[in-house]
Amino acid sequence: MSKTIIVSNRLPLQVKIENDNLEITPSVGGLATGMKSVHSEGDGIWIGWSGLTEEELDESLKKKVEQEVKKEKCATVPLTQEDLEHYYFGFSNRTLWPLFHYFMEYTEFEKDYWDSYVTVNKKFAEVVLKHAEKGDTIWVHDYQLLLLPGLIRESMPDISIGFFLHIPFPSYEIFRTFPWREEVLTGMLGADLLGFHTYDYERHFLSSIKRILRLDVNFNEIIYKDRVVKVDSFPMGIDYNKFHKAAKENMDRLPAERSDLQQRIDDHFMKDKEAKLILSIDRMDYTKGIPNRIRAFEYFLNKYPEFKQKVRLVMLAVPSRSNVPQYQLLKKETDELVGRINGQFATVSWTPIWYFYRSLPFDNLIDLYTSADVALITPVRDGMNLVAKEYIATRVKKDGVLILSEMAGAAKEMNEALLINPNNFEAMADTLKQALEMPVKEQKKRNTMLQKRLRRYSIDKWAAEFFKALKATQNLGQVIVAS
Ligand code: GDG
Repeated sequence: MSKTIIVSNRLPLQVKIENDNLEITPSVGGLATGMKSVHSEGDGIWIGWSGLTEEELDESLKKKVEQEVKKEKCATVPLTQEDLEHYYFGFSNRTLWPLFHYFMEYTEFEKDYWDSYVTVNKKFAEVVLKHAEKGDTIWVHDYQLLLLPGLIRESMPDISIGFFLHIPFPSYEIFRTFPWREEVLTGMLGADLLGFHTYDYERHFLSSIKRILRLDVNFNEIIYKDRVVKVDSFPMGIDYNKFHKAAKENMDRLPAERSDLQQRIDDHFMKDKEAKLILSIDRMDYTKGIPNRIRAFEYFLNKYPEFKQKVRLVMLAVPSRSNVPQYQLLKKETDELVGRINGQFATVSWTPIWYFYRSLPFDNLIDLYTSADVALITPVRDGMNLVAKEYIATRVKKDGVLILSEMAGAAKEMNEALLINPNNFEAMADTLKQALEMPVKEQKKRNTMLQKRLRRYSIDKWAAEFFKALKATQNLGQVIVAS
């Protein structure tokens, strides 16, 4: 029987060694949820790195990891410490991530990183080929594995391969600067279907295909080596019901059952009915526009001093890639900005910014979402941004205002949000005022539309649509062979 193989850099599992014992817990992230139905079907398998390097595992632990992940229908790709440093922290996070997010000044073109990227993509291919059989379907995820479709195709010319990119695909003018542009494009063309979050990313990709590889593009189909490669956009959704249900439960909780965080928030915001909570949640990443947001908030407090004492920005920044220098600089800049603004504006009874540099458990995340009058999401570039969608899903009473950067893929489907240019402080400050003063009736009208769309196009629907389109490409291939 044919099966589906999902491949991503990391497995949807957390593997930890505790006193020589293995602890394996499934991750609850969006991708893991979305792929659940695809993964659980038949003999499906998920291939990826376990999170532990070869150096951290002796032979017996290695066997144990393999056995344990197998029970979860997973298989691991062995990576060494050096692979991790060069392929992951190097090429993936210091070359592709900044380049694809238009941060040219942060992009490092290092031949050693590239060589490691090729080697590790080959390691992934080796494990995939060990498990793949004729008739199987393979779905590869994200920018760490751009060469993998091509590598699999070399050994299995007839197998069905889909690829989805979770980050933006940059415009041709950016992509053309990339020294390994041909290799990456031809690697991606090993797939039968290439999926992007938005039509713009799809368009950028096709433009690079035409101008760099000089291939013919017919609407959204590329003819490559006697095969048809289809390109399409599939905006990723969220597990709407999970967030909506959790928010409902949260709001039904009796005061005594509420978390410490929620009680602290209630203490501050219940006393003063006019007080408003503005929320931001992101990984601490330079693409997320964190310093811009804080500066815009400072500008807002100066321009509209009547909001002093009345509003508080609650900012959750989750530590990420903290061994890459630009991330360390960003953390320093953020700490200083928060310190400066709190130092400048705070009074004995009011601190303008509550800043958490950590990750919080899911229930606390819901506490924050349900308490927020405004979500202020201001990335300078973002493939999609699921936080924007999660905030809307948790608006049980349909009130609340989403301010969202035009530079997030999510903005394309969330026109009822207040869309802003994250580089325009003045407009951001004015939009914040507009959000804080928006009549509840208008909030509800906007959120009703947004919720309807998000409920319909949830994460499982996203996976199903991609899968349906991938299956359909099998017929496309036959058309070409027949004609
Ligand atoms: C990449 C692309 C694209 C955050 N803090 C906590 C926490 N989270 C969860 C959120 C949300 C997820 O993390 C973040 O997703 P985003 O989409 O906002 O951002 P990236 O991590 O950059 O994701 C992005 C995405 O891939 C999917 O294709 O949308 O553009 O950059 O789900 O809820 N979860 C918990 N505690 C936290 O402190 N439990």
